[in-house]
Amino acid sequence: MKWIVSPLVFAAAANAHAIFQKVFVNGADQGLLVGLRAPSTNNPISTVTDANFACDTPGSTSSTIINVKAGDTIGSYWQHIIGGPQGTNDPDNPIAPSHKGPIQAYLAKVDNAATASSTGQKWFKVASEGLSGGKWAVDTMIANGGLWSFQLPQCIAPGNYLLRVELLALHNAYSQNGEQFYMSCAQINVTSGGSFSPSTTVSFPGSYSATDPGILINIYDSSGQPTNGGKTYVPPGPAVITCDGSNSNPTTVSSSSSTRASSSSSSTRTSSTSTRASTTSSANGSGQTLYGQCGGQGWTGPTTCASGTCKASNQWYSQCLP
Ligand SMILES: *[C@@H]1O[C@H](CO)[C@@H](O)[C@H](O)[C@H]1NC(C)=O
Ligand SMILES: *[C@@H]1O[C@H](CO)[C@@H](O)[C@H](O)[C@H]1NC(C)=O
Ligand SMILES: [Cu+2]
Repeated sequence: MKWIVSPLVFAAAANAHAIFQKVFVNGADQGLLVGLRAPSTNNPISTVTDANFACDTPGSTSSTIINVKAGDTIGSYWQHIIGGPQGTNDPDNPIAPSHKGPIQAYLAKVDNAATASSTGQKWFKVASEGLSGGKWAVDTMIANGGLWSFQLPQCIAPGNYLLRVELLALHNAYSQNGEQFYMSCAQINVTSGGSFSPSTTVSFPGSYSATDPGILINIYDSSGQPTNGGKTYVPPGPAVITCDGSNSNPTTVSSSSSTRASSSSSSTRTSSTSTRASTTSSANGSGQTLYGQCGGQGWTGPTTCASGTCKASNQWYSQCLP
């Protein structure tokens, strides 16, 4: 066999994805799949017109609605598969470090968050982290053991909402439909807040285009680093709402509650972004683990495989495959 073609590449890549599977409120873990509509597999959506683009392919659904207050810190907790890492020393938990990209949060007002349809809702953006100082939102999430947090704007009006948190992995986004979207929707009840009513909303599917410059993009510079060439990266979708000129424009919170989210497998990824790429090798020091990255332009980590053999998926990414 000369080249690994699609089926095996996809099968292997399926082991490098992630699922938003827990909600944290001011650092408090709400429980696995509690208050969530989450997909049952970690396969990405790579078509922005997918009928399930709002809350992903239906998997688990919860009857719980999570009470929050405007201004609370909301955490989306991501892991490789439902329940956590895939096996011991999973180098791709919470997600493969190659999966650089933005994470964004949207709300849609609904009458009843437990029963509202996932489709046909009117969404507005409440948080967005893209690329800052060479660090992608996905890097932030990995550094926090899988937790990506933001502050719910103070002006959000009380009531039920679907909260959609979307992770966009751009490592293969240089060709159309190479991007990988991951999302789940949380069911929340805002029990106190302001009176914000969005003047414009967007629909999912509908808001994004496959050729959106934040979606169809080569994030690698000439030396293969995922820096977007030092250029500003603008995530897809509308601007984050502002609370009438107040100072409560939401910003992402680099979580102080990351220790709560740390899992046994995250101990090797607490180093800084610049060195984290090389910490994905096994503790054995004898090469990359199965399905881990072992090469690609700009890769400075291990180039041998402790298990499997190193095969190129593309110019930027080689993987240890069985
Ligand atoms: C939402 O919170 C309000 C205020 O606490 C409460 O009266 C209402 O019953 C809650 N609704 C749901 C659906 O949980
Ligand atoms: C690490 O070494 C142990 C003992 O030699 C071996 O059983 C295990 O498969 C190795 N793990 C990896 C990821 O190479
Ligand atoms: Cu993936």
